[in-house]
Amino acid sequence: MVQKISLTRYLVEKQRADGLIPGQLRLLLEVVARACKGISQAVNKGALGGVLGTAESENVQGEIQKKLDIIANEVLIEANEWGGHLAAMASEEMDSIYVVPNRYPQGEYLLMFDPLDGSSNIDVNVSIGTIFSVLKKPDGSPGVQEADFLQAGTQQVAAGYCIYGPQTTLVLTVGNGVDMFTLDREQGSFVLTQEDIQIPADTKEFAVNMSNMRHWDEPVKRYIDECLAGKDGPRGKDFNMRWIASMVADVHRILMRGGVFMYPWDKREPEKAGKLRLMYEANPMSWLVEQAGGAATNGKQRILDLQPTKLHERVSVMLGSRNEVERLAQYHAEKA
Ligand code: P6P
Repeated sequence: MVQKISLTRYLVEKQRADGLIPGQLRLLLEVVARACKGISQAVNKGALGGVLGTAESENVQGEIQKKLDIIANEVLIEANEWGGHLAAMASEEMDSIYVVPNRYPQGEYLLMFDPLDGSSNIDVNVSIGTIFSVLKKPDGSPGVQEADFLQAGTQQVAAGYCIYGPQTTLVLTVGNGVDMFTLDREQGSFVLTQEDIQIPADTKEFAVNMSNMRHWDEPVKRYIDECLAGKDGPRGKDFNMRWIASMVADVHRILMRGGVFMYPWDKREPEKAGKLRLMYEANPMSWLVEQAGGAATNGKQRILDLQPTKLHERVSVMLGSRNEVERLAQYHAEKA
């Protein structure tokens, strides 16, 4: 019988093998995984838990919060604040950073998360997920402030997501490949189920919200038009389309079988760089995709190289199979 490797054993052995998971980071990752188990249980209850529907409040993005958005945010805050591994947290659901209260020891890590991404899917029973990103607090800065979080995606020390779908699956990188864990509900623990995930460099599948097509910039329109032209067009092959409207679910599919995901800038609100947030959606997902052999661009730059200026800033996102993302970047360069 194949031996089950638990997340705890995986983290200990990975630290032993390549030293990428110091004790405090291992504690952080185990606490986040445990919080995701709790969120999964709340999500799975659905109507039976009285957790569906809206919370009659708005988040910093001006979006109506779902009850589960708030529950998931609270679960992550409460699970992480006492452990001594964190200096502060930032969340899509909170205007400003959450500094670990003085009654607890402060650590050297900064944790950012979208506690429940894909909220529009919660009430219709479609997969949703938690996305998280870990940075180190800059040395020497007394206390902790929002500016400490404003580091490029290349500075991440860990990133991952937990998808609440037919299975509850945790996907993680600490900078040496991407590994996947499936929640074994009988044991109550995450078990290693796939190692060193690789995204195929080519694909025949794209993920974008086609209803925005008339608002896109030319290079994006050109790329999608060519995909739609199929085998008689310049690409010489037919393409399939998927759009789950949960970034976690769309990105997970791409990690499993390839594809390209796009939420590009569009001219509806030209002052906004895009819909998705850089710090706790685009950066963690871009690192995971790159660690799995894919690529991630905002059309002009590698997403991980972007220097953030605001905690909740948005970004145009195109990521997935490397050859498709490079083609998109090329089309943007030609336009420029
Ligand atoms: P639209 C979910 O609200 C989200 O932030 C991402 O998870 C998802 O990819 C996107 O927005 C869906 O946006 O405009 O298609 O509903």
